[in-house]
Amino acid sequence: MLSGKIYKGIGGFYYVHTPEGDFECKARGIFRNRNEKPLVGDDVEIEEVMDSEKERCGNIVRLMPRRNRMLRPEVANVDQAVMLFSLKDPDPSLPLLDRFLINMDEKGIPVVILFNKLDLMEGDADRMSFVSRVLSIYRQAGYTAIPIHTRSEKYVGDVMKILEGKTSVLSGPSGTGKSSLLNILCPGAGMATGELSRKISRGKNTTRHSELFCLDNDVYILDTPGFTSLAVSDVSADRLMYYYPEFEPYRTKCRYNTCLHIGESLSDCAVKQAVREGRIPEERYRSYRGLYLELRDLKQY
Ligand SMILES: Nc1nc2c(ncn2[C@@H]2O[C@H](COP(=O)(O)OP(=O)(O)OP(=O)(O)O)[C@@H](O)[C@H]2O)c(=O)[nH]1
Ligand SMILES: [Mg+2]
Ligand SMILES: [Zn+2]
Repeated sequence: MLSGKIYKGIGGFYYVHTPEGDFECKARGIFRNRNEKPLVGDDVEIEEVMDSEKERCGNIVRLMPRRNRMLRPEVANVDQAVMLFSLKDPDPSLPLLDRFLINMDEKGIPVVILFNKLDLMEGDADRMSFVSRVLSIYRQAGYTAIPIHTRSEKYVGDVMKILEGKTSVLSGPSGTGKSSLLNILCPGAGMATGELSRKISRGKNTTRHSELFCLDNDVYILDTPGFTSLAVSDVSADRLMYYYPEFEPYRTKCRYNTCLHIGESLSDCAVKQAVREGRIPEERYRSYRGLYLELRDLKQY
């Protein structure tokens, strides 16, 4: 019996990383009968199968209890999400970032935000002031937010510090550089990146499967396909404000304790006043307002 971690699942096979190397495994029937499906990220016990044709294959005989699981991508035992947005090409959509943060907060999964492609901003004063702006917005909201680029090894140390001892999911829109980052963190990964795919004219969404890479003892990172939109489905409109931590010092000071910070007058709503005075970033308030109206309308149907 060997203990390991599933790092990839394709076509009914599970690839398991163990101290004795990687094994190609099948899940024994017992899981199917119990309607259990092994997931990438699962800690498992496997039994080696002696097969003259193939080396290093086995059966998954036991699934260890999961700490948590994420849907989209489907993965188990996640310690944190590393959200990779690019500062340019593609331009960051902050409302999309906020939706992601809300979903992770709702699941109790901590997020670190990396803003990639800093090289495209350096040397241009306007672009660099945009960089400072987005960093300060998300730091004020309590997140670790770090600007990086993947054009050199310069930021590898900083990123490794964030990943240390954890299983992280690398998420973000398509084309922000997730696979490029993985390739500099793990030179053996050989993940296809945008440039390659353009040649074979596949366009966007270069990465199709989620794959977990072991960077070091106890350091795992999952490369995932990029997303273009995200639904917020498990949060109700009237609870949305709790997912914007920087509103907190103000929302308790609104005239009515039922204040939703939407249609109330400026003189009654301390959140709106704080936005007016620049103490709450306008971008975040606009994202709150947009999503609030969307969630409220959803409820009516
Ligand atoms: N200028 C610049 N370009 C970058 C950087 N990182 C990645 N790129 C480029 O951005 C494009 C997309 O990179 P990928 O790594 O494929 O992006 P991805 O997030 O994996 O995309 P999907 O797999 O489609 O989700 C490629 O052309 C990369 O070379 C960076 O730091 N600076
Ligand atoms: Mg990719
Ligand atoms: Zn208010």
